[in-house]
Amino acid sequence: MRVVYSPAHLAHDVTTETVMGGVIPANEVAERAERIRTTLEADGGFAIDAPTEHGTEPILAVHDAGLLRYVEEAWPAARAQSLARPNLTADTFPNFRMFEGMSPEFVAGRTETRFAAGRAGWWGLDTANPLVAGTYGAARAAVDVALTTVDLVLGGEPAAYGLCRPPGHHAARSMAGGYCFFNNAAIAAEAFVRAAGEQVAILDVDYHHGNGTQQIFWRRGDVLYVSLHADPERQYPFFLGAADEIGEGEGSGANLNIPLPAGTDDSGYLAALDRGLAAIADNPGDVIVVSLGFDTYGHDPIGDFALTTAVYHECGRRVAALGRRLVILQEGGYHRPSLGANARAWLRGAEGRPYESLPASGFGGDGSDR
Ligand code: OKP
Ligand code: ZN
Repeated sequence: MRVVYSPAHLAHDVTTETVMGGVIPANEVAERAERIRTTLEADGGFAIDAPTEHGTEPILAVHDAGLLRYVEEAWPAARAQSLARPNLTADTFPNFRMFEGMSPEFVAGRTETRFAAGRAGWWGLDTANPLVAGTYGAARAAVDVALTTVDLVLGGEPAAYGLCRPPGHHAARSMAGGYCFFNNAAIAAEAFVRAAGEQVAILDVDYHHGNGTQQIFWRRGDVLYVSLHADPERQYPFFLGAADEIGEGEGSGANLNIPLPAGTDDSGYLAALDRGLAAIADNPGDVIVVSLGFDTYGHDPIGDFALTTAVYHECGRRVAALGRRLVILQEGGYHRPSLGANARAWLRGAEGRPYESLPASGFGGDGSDR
């Protein structure tokens, strides 16, 4: 399978994050993508290409120009304001209830401030999208990775994999969030719709609900969004992802959320996946954009599902069995030792190659996951 990868992600490097007031080592780190890349290289069945430059137009087809400007300019601007901090993270956000009782016209007139910390709050969902010097380059490269993966599939590949980092599915039209800056999968889906003039389905199998992708296509009937994820009742992003969110207007019925309980195991997950795939099979279109996360893995530090490496092979096989072409894009997954084995298993399944588990030593994942 063809794989698209850029080393630009290495420069988006943050060492800590905060969880409920505590400072912990960052989960979304460069090692994640490097583990996947080196395991796929060692497999021998994957050909790794660099992305080609696609410019900002496909980003602006999905995102507000202000978000793009923020991600590009805010770190240098913060430096110019002499803010000596390790990264730019907001701590004040415009919770919509700040404006309770004020007219929609008045609220619509609120804008970002020029001060870095206020600006970060304006464009962010939470504290998990810190800007450093390399963030903009990395986020732009992740989009180019996604768009180059689309090019491969438009060019006739039955499936291709974009090793995107940073991930994208929490980024909404006008908002970064949850380690995400630009929504790689949404940008890819929109680029595909425009290039092919066909409907497309997005299958999001990251552990978390892709609130950004749902928001972007909420009123769109030509992009079906199907997501399997931890019930937002107990898990990030908390305020979207419930089963009764089906889209509105032209998009009514084109959003399917499948929230799952803690402890979801291989068989429970496969049953939910079959439900999602049946919805996709009911819809026209020849391409699926897969938002692929491995934070569903049993040992993931921020998830609570119980999937094994072997089931990722079966998941890839079942998704490919629909007979549609696949634009597979990396989202989350934070148990670093298993990431390579899990990605390899999924992609080999999607390609119709046998699982052939790796020895537990060196790679993690197989053999060590029970
Ligand atoms: C991204 B993806 C704050 C904790 C908030 C954010 C989780 C983002 C997951 N540091 N957690 O869907 O894997
Ligand atoms: Zn996730």
